[in-house]
Amino acid sequence: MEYQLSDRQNKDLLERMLMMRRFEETVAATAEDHFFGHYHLYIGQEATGAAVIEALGTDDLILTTHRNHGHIIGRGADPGPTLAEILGRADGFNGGRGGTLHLTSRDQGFLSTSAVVGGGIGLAVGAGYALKRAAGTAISVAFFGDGALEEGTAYESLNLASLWSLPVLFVCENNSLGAPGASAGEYPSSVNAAKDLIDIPRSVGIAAQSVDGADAGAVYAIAATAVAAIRAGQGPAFIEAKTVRWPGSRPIWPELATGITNLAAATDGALISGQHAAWINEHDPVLARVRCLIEDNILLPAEIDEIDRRVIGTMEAAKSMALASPLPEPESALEGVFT
Ligand SMILES: Cc1ncc(C[n+]2csc(CCOP(=O)(O)OP(=O)(O)O)c2C)c(N)n1
Ligand SMILES: [Mg+2]
Repeated sequence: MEYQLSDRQNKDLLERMLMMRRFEETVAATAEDHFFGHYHLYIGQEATGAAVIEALGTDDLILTTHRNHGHIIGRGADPGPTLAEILGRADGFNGGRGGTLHLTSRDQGFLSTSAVVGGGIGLAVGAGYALKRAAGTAISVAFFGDGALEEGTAYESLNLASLWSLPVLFVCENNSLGAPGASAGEYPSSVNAAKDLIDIPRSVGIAAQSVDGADAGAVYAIAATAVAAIRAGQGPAFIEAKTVRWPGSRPIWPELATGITNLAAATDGALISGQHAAWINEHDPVLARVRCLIEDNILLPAEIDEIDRRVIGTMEAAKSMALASPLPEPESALEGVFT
């Protein structure tokens, strides 16, 4: 069965993608004056996160990584407390203690977020084990980068998930396409002896597929099929979503290299210029989605603009809320500490 998005889902999916994009643009704009730590933006990978989340149910559990903002926002977390958490403020949903790297929103099914590369993979397998014992239909999902497949825990986790036929969806966001890599002296790139990353899960009998991670419709079709198979008791599945790395994630410190997204550029290439025009034109998943919805007569430009304006308004309110929140009291530093 080929899964296709309904009209309702097409709108939801676009809104999720715009929430992710406008949130990250807000983070970048706010970070300049109010934030001092390192952080990672999800720009360029929205189609993957939004489409996988669209294929999930509300009871499913998610483990994510250092590049987590898009997953958290796409799953419906309130952008105000999310931004407050990133800024280390008291009204962040982890009291300002998790920050950007450990953003965890339990209400949205995020058990914990690990910035240890590969850390979430083992946790997702543990969650899958618990879900299997509970004998319901919920599944666990691990989002991780291509770099995580260099970690030992990934291999043990894939092996156990397969041996025990656990209800786990592994989503590898391979954003190394177009990154010159370690050989060019750049930091963010993976180095793996496997020629094809999906050979790794396949070697332990896990059904695995690669997909264009910038094509939301394609990711949704594969994710929905995988989720249905896992719920039917067929064991774990693995998706490799390939994207061309966003130029703003190439330097070690993120920067809005492609500017604030102009949705009108989806159908008017003349509006795109500058050093990164090729990425914007060919690889921006948000513009690609908008172009597809307009060309296929699924949504009118005016309907898309209306959603975008609403999302931008939500982000403005989130920013005001987050900036009005105080830093945690120094006396509270030991709250929530085990020993
Ligand atoms: C175990 C571990 N080693 C190294 C790091 C430092 N580190 C943070 S992000 C990163 C790159 C991870 O690449 P990938 O998983 O592909 O994610 P991407 O940043 O490309 O989305 C590294 C090495 C870390 N956080 N944890
Ligand atoms: Mg990567």
